[in-house]
Formats: sequence, C-alpha cells, structure tokens
Amino acid sequence: MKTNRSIRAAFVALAAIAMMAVARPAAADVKDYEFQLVQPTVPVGPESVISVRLVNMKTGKPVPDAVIFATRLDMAPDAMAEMISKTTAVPGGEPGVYRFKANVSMEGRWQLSLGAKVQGETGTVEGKLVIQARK
Ligand SMILES: [Cu+2]
Repeated sequence: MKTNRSIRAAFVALAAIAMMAVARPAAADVKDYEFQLVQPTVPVGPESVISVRLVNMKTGKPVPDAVIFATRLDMAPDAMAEMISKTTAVPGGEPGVYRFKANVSMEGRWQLSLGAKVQGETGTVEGKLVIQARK
C-alpha cells in the first residue's frame, strides 16, 4: 500500500498549498490604501487618459511614489471582459495621481484593475475602478 500512502501524501501537500493560497495572511496595512478615480468619465478616443488617485485612508492623504506594476482595462462591467485595451503610464500630474493612456474604443463602462506597491508596506494594494466612457 505504498502507492496509496504516497497519493495520500500528495493530496495532503496539495491541500496545504491550496489553503496557503486562500488564507494568505493579508498585510493589514495595504488595506488602508484605496484607488479612486479622479474623474468618473473619460472621452472615447484612441489616447484617452484615465487618472486615478492613491489615497491613504487613515490620513486622507494622496500617496506619491507608489509603484504601479499591473493594470488591466477591459469592458467587464458591460459584459465584454474579452474587450481589453492596453494601458501606458503617463508621467506628470499631481503627487499621488497616476495617469494611464489607453485606447478607449467604445462607449460604455470600462474597468481598470490596478496593483501597486507602496513604499514601506508589505503586500499589494489592489483596486478595481469602473469608468464611464462617453462620446
Ligand atoms: Cu465593448
């Protein structure tokens, strides 16, 4: 019954990995940060700029110098998750505001998903924002 035992061991190992993935200890501090839209709407166009502000909810202050390492823009809110636009970071703007240029090709709701590292904090700040595109 050696085989059964090693299969069982493999299952136990897999279960442990799965549990770690689900119950990964969230660093308390990243919960204090939030992404907010600067404007709720953007114009439809090939080079629309979306501005988001990263705010420390405890202090109410914007957070400059965060490293935004993941963005995704898609039309999931209008049931078109497969409709994805590439985003490009645009420099400038006031401290704590992060701007992204994208081809917003269609009127409707777009979702911007963000991941960021904040200096001095472990963990990742994640946010999903819904923007209305208008002609
Ligand atoms: Cu669409």
